[in-house]
Order: sequence, then C-alpha cells, then structure tokens
Amino acid sequence: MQPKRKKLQIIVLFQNLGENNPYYAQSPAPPLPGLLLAALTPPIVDVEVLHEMVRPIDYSTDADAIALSFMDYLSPHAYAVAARFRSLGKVVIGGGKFASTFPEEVQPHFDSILVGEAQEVWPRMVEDLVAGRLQARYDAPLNSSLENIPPPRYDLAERVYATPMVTEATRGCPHPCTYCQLNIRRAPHRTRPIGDVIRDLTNTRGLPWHKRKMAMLLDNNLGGDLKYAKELLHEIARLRLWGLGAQFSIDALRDDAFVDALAAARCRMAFIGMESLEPASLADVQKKQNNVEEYREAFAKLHRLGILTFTGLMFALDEDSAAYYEQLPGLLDEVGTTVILPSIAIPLYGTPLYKKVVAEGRLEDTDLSHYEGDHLVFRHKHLSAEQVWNAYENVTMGFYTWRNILRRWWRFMRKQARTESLPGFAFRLLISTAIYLKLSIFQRHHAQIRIAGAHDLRVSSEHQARVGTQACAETQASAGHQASGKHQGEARSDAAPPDRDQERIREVA
Ligand code: B12
Ligand code: SF4
Repeated sequence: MQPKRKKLQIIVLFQNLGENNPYYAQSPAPPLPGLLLAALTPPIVDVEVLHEMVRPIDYSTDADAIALSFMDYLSPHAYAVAARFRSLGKVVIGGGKFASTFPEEVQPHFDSILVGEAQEVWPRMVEDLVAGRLQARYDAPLNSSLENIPPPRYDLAERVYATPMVTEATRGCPHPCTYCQLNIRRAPHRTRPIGDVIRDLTNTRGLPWHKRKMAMLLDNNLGGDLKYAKELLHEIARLRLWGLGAQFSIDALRDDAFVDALAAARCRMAFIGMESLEPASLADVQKKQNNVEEYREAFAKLHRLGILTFTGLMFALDEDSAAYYEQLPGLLDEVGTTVILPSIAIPLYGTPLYKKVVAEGRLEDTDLSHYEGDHLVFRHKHLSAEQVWNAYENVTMGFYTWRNILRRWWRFMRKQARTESLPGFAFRLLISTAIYLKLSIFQRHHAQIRIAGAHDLRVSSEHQARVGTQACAETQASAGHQASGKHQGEARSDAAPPDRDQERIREVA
C-alpha cells in the first residue's frame, strides 16, 4: 500500500485581538509569503494556505505539518499557535522576518525554522520533512538569488481578497531610516529578472476574470533602482491592467520619467513612506529622502494621473511636539494625500531606533505583541503618553470620518486630468474610486476597532508612563508584562518571561 501523502498547511499569522473578540482586517490584498511558499513547495505534498488576517486558524486540520509565517509583533502569538499544534502531534516550521533576525530566540518554539529567504532552501526543507530528516534550523544566504522564483499561488488566496495578485520585483532599500526592519542587518538591494515578474502578473490560472486585471507590487522600495523600475513598468504597461499598486520612497517622484512610467503601467495606488510633516522628526530618524516642502507637488503629480497616494504617517517620533500635532490635520489637508496609514513609531528590536531608545533608558514595554503600531512602548522625549495617544486618536478618527472620506474622494476625482478617450477616462475614474473606497474603508475599520479598544490601551500606557519615570528600561522590562490590555491575553500567557526580555535587550543593544 502507498504511504499516505503528507499535507502541509501554510499559515500567515495576523493579530486578531484574541480568539474571543477576533478582528479581521479588510485588506484588499494578501501578504506574499504564504502564496510564495506554496509556489516553492515541491509537489510531493498537498499544500494549502490560510491567512489569519481573514479567517481563524483551524486546529482540527488534517494537515501533518504547519508552516507559520510571522513578523515581530506576532512572535508571542506564533509561539502559542506553534505550541498548540505541536501538542496535537503536528510538525511545526517557523519563518519570516522575526525568525530570520532572532533565530536563537525563535528556534526552541518550533521543530524547524528557516533563517532568511525561502526560495533557495524551502524545497529542500519540504523534501527533508517528507523523508523524516527535518533539521532544527536551515540558513539561507543574505543575498539569495532572486532568479527563477515561481509565480505565487494566487489560486490559494481566500476569495475575500479583491486583489490576490501580489508579487515583488526587488528586495532591500538603499535608505538608512533608523526604524526600518531592513536596517537591522542590511542585505544588498536586489532586482528580479523582469521576465519573471511579468510571468507572475500573467499567471492568473484559477482566478476569476475580474481579479486577473489588478495587481500589487509589494517591494520594500520599487524606487531603489529607478532604471530597473522604469524598464519593468514599461513591460507592465503592455499587460493593460486595470490597476496596479506599487510602493516606493518619495524621492523617486523627482524623476518625471518614473512618474510617467507609473501612469503608463496604469498604477492606481502608490504607497509612500511620508511618515511625518515635521522636518526635525524626519531628520531624527534619518529619513533624508523626504522633504516636506515637496510633498504637496509630488502627491499632486500622481493625483493628476489618477494615482492615489496611500501614505504612512508615524506618531511619537522624537521631535514631534504638541504644536505639530495640533496643526497636523490642517497640514495633511494642505499636502492633500488621499489615504493615510497612521501608526505609532515602533522601535523594532535590533533597529538603530531601538538601540537609541534603549541606550537612553526610554524603553518601557517589552511585550512584543505591542510592537504593532497601536501601542506606545517607549517614553517620548518631550510628550506624555496621553498627548501622543490623543493625537493618534484625534488625527486618525478625524481623517476617517465619512465626510472627510467623501471630501477627499471628490478632490481626487476633480484633480485627475484626462489623457485618454472619454470611456477610458470614465473607466479610470471608476477603478480609482473603487480602490480609494476599499482602502479608506480598510483603514477606517482598523482605526475604529483599535480606537474602540483605546481605553485599554491608554490604561496600559498610563501605567507604563507612571513606572517609566522612575526606573531605567532594564528594570521596566517586567512592568511591561504586567500592564493590562484586552487583546494582550492570548499573547501574554505565552510571551517570553521578563528575564528573557532583558537578556534580549542586552543582546540586541
Ligand atoms: C503587505 C505588508 C503589510 C500588510 C499585511 C501584513 C501581513 N503580514 O499580514 C499590512 C498593510 C496589513 C501591513 C501592516 C503592518 N506592517 Co507590513 N508590510 C507589508 C509588506 C509591504 C509586504 C509583506 C510581504 O508580503 N513581503 C514579501 C515576503 C515574501 O517577504 P518576507 O515576509 O520576508 O518572506 C520571505 C522570508 O522571510 C521567508 N518566510 C516568510 N515567512 C516564512 C514562513 C516559513 C515557514 C518559512 C520557511 C519562510 C518564510 O520567505 C519569504 C520569501 O523569501 C512588508 C515590506 C516587505 N516588502 O516585506 C511590510 C512589513 C512586513 N511590515 C512591517 C510593519 C512594521 C507593519 C506594521 C507593524 C506597520 C504599522 N506600524 O502599522 C503593520 C502591522 C499592523 C497590524 N496591526 O497588523 C515591517 C515588518 C517589521 C517586522 N519585522 O515586524 C515591514 C518589513 C516593512 C518595513 N520595511 O519595515 N503590512
Ligand atoms: S525608505 Fe522605507 S524601506 Fe527604505 S529604509 Fe526607509 S523605511 Fe525602510
């Protein structure tokens, strides 16, 4: 009798605020790792993908092995999920950004981990799994080749995703922003062969027709190599997509040929790390490529071409002041960005920002489940936790009132200049409206859920602030673990004990 074929389930974790009160993000597109790992999986096992962002984990799965993908703030949750699956007799493999940066911390929670990128190593891991010789740890080189990566398995994405076609063309970024994951252990900026990216965008097998025409490039910074980016966009233009999303740093917009290439490729959404309208705060985090004076015209350039701007906005940067927060709603209106992704600055473990905050004795909360952008985990240089919270809450909620959403939509529609036939222009307006509303609703929903939990968050941060003024970061590590918060329950029971946290701080600092 043939031995039973093994089944592998790949789970991309997300923070759902615990099992009793799950929150499902309304993101239009899935992240890439699950679909990519599935594509890299040799056909010796059955494979399925689950995004916790849109549906709960099924612990009664008949899969023999579970692969978990997670970023830093999800690590306590990942350890809990891994422990539960392991107690059910499953083999559990871990990977992703955090596992790649802190393998010693992560490995004990898993049967096996991958440190680094999957393309060169994952097929061998699956072979070893099937042959019963899985090792505890596999290491991929820091500059793994990006050639011949197969197209992601879009057909395995949950149907709720409006844009399942996600891929990346480049990896890495040349900029030194001190809070960025990429500046923990710098890898060279690399590009994929253009033919491979085009193959990804045309591999629409298994997708309904209306999802074959929209795609998203999830690069860290597509603008990291502008010559490559322009060539790629010219090839994408031939695909005549209905809409493309891309991410790049704002300096790329100084290159008009790049902007034209975006428009020709029918880019309809540009994610840009705007981060702050306070020049001193930008300078403090080494965001040298951002010039606040240029924002307005840079965004307007894109809006005229029907490309909406989805811009990151960070609170609690060290040079932020109460006066800046007061002016912020007006400043945002002036620069005219269409959608914002607000978050509180996160000193991700290992980043230069983290090292600075620790060195200055300002780290107050070491519960990694709080490193998701909705908690203030360090003491601000000039402002109280309350001031930061109020600004985060007021600016975000104010930005996403229905009135303001509609006002910005109307402004975006009026800005667009017609460069094509009338039906073509009408179609463009329709697509950009759909993307604008989908993104605004995603962000409004996230804000409402997070702000609805704000009382708990504030209680937590006030508690932190009180202890924070009395002790240095190392002695405060345990205080972070005692703070209350509705969504902390699940993670807390499995989070590393305080002494481990202190050890980790010392190692990284
Ligand atoms: C899409 C995206 C999102 C989406 C979806 C995220 C999700 N995971 O569900 C949204 C918009 C929701 C999001 C939100 C946030 N994000 Co985000 N996001 C991204 C983005 C642009 C793409 C992610 C992706 O698909 N990458 C491509 C994959 C293929 O890369 P990868 O994950 O490294 O995977 C490779 C390896 O690590 C490995 N691997 C990965 N998983 C596994 C698993 C196994 C088992 C194995 C063997 C291997 C393996 O193989 C892969 C291929 O080589 C990245 C930037 C980037 N390009 O990576 C930022 C990024 C992941 N985000 C980041 C951050 C900080 C956030 C926020 C916290 C920001 C904020 N302050 O609001 C929030 C979290 C909000 C929240 N409360 O949930 C950071 C991560 C930092 C970190 N280490 O935790 C990144 C890297 C951006 C950056 N440059 O700093 N994000
Ligand atoms: S520009 Fe973006 S991707 Fe590049 S280092 Fe800065 S934050 Fe990271």
